[in-house]
Amino acid sequence: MTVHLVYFPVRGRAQSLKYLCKDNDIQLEEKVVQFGEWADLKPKTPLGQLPYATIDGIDLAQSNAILRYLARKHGLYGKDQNEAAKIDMLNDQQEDLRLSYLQMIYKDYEQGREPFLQKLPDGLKIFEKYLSLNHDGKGYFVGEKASFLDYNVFDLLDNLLVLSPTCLDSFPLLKAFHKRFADKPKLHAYRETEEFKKMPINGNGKQ
Ligand code: 0HH
Repeated sequence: MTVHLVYFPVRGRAQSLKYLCKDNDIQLEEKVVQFGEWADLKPKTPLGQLPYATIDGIDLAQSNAILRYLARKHGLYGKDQNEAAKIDMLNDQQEDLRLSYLQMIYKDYEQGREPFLQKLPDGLKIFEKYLSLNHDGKGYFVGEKASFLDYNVFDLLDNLLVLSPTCLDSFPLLKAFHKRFADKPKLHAYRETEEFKKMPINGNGKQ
């Protein structure tokens, strides 16, 4: 199976998907769309937005739908319905925090950065708590193995640490989780590449 991913030249909404593919040996082919090419391409995409991916002959948009499709196929969605439900719950929670981060970055960086950072511990403490409930926080968010949720949270924490390098200092389990994922051999090797390092996090230069 090859994932044909189409996205802008930013980490943005595609980065968790790239981590999941790299870490699980899922073949990934990327088409990078420059801003000037977008107007022509937009009407030809499934939902008029990027990322979209063609997998097994299906054109799929919405980053979380793409992640879920891959997670179902590759055993990254918990061991049963109970675990899958918890993964969904926490992934939606992750999505809420990601959206508030993106709104601040794209719409209100100058005025909104400080208020966002003030409120951030309220958002993070939920993830610290759920991590602590699963094997004392020493593994993954749900169950015995990684799920798509873990890659999403890793990417979000990674972006938040760029915004504020101290933001996890009061959350030892999240800090250790972030380090565990960054140290995973395949993710570490990928994050050392120029391809990764040169890619900005967001499309407006803010981070
Ligand atoms: N809920 C969707 C998802 O998770 C949201 C997708 C989305 O917002 O997939 N897509 C945006 C791009 S992500 C989109 O398609 C933000 C990155 C913007 C970087 C732009 C840099 C361009 C530099 C060449 N936006 C375009 C549009 O809506 O027309």
